[in-house]
Amino acid sequence: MFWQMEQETLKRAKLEALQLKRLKQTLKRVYDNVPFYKKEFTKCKVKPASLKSLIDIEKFPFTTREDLQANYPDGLLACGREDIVRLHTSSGTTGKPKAVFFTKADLDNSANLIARCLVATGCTKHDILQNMMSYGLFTGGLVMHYGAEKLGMLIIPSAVGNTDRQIMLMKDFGTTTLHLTPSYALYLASHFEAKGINPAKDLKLKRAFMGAEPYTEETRIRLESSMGIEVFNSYGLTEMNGPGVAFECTEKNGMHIWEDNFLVEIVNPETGKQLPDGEYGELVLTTINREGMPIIRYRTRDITAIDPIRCSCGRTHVRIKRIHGRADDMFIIRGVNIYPQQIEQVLMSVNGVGKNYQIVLESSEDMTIKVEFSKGYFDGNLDNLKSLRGTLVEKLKAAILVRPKVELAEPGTLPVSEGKSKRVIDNRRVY
Ligand code: DLL
Repeated sequence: MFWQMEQETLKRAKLEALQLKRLKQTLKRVYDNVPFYKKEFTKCKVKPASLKSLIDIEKFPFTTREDLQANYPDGLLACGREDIVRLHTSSGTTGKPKAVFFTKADLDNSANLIARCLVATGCTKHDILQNMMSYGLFTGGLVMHYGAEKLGMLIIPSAVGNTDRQIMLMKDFGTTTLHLTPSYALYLASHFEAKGINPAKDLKLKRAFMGAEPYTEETRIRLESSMGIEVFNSYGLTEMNGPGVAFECTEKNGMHIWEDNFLVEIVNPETGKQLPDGEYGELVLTTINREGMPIIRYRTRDITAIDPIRCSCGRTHVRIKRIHGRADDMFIIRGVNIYPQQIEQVLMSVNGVGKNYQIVLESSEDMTIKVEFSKGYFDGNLDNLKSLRGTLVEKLKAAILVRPKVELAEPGTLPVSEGKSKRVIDNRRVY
């Protein structure tokens, strides 16, 4: 099933021709209307006409999140303010937020992209979506909402939090589909356990869309088996509309990225040079179908790879692999580069581990991993816990090459986040 069959299954040559046409229009639009881009293009000695084919994109300058912050609030608008009908923002760890603006056509387009994603996972207008993401400046609420509405689903705009009420809504309205962050999903799964609810039996849940933060395949497997549902990975960022940039289809083998709307590049994060398909690097995206605020060669900081192999679902748009993490998430302990996902991968594959964890960086030499054991695992025999801790230390050492301290915690005792989680607590002193 497709939402926009023609666009989703375009032959590569036609898709690339469409990309080229749209890219040329976009470059002209920003050059003519956005002083920032005119200046940046001039610095790189390029004009819109310098682009003859798609590979020429490499001649054009990158846009970084610092550029968005420096042009806050509306320095990157490519149309009159009166044509803008909505804005969303996303905050970084420092400085001003990044603001992104949408015209009516942009919003309609973004809703269609979401509808494509939902249909790709098997959703129809008979499904009931409980949107457990924050409604407001964050795109996970409204952007998903209007896409699901476009498809004709019934939406329960429950937003985040109040887990007991969420479960009541699921029961009362027969929710079939959830939209939530993986960290909140882990909490929800343990809440089901604690309340003795068997989601597969007591609820009508079929699937969940999870994104907005990195998570591992091991976490997906755990959530699918504990809730008896299918979990689909959903990737997006505010700068590129929010959710609906890339989404898994029922093959669940990488996320289709809508190439008629986004030009995709993977670059070496250090040199900025393009990398071949299949190699991991930083995802760089150009909007090629946006009016209000087009963005050229945006450095997402997200690490992934392109899978160009044709998917058996029939969609011709390439897939990107699960996001390895953000270039910024990496930390160094005893000189070794470590991504939080490497730790999550180990934790979620070990029997006896519960659903919540935290990584505490103590110094440049030491870190402690606090992890809950699962409900029912501890039967009063302390040896069980000792052996679980020993297994974790050894498996972690093998995966990250550093021996961490591991502290086991009772189920439900580590802090829970309803939105994006804060897994890494950095207590290292900065001198
Ligand atoms: O998180 C948009 C979104 C909402 C995506 C709902 C999916 C679902 P931002 O707050 O701007 O926007 O954060 C974007 O979150 O650059 C990634 O680092 C991370 N991220 C988003 N989805 C995934 C995912 C929304 N599926 C930033 N896997 C991105 C890994 C993800 N990381």
